[in-house]
Amino acid sequence: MKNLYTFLIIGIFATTNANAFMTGVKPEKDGGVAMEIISGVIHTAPPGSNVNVGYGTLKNNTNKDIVLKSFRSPVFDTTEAHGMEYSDSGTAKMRHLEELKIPANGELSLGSGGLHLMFMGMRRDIMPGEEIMIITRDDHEVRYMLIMKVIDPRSSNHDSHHMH
Ligand SMILES: [Cu+2]
Repeated sequence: MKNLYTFLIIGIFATTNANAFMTGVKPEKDGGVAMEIISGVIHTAPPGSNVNVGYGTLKNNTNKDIVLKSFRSPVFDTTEAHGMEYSDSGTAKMRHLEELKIPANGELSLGSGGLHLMFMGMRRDIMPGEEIMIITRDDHEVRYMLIMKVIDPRSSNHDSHHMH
């Protein structure tokens, strides 16, 4: 029985490992749940567009500031943190941010018209309801897994029950 148990554990580990991002990441570089995203969503792109936007609240569960330096996902060629700059004439321009700082035991909100994640070069179709993994890395090379859900922002009741 012990052998079977060991076999199962190895099997599960190997299966997880095959799909995981954290493959090859040393345990001390796996940030676990120290950083998470609350209500993380990725909007499906308008027809003809290959750029997706993501929102949510990054939550730092540690008592030290966390500075995120990069983001990546298996589904997109490029993932960037963007901010918005508004000119006096009222035009808005996106700017690629080199880092996002989430205060100790605090949160950083990403939302429409402000900070957001931008996903470029979609490698396959994404479906509303699907969960997509984003790996982010901080300034100490520690990695955190963020789970974001695909929604269709043009569907009026995307986050409630179905009402046809
Ligand atoms: Cu952007």
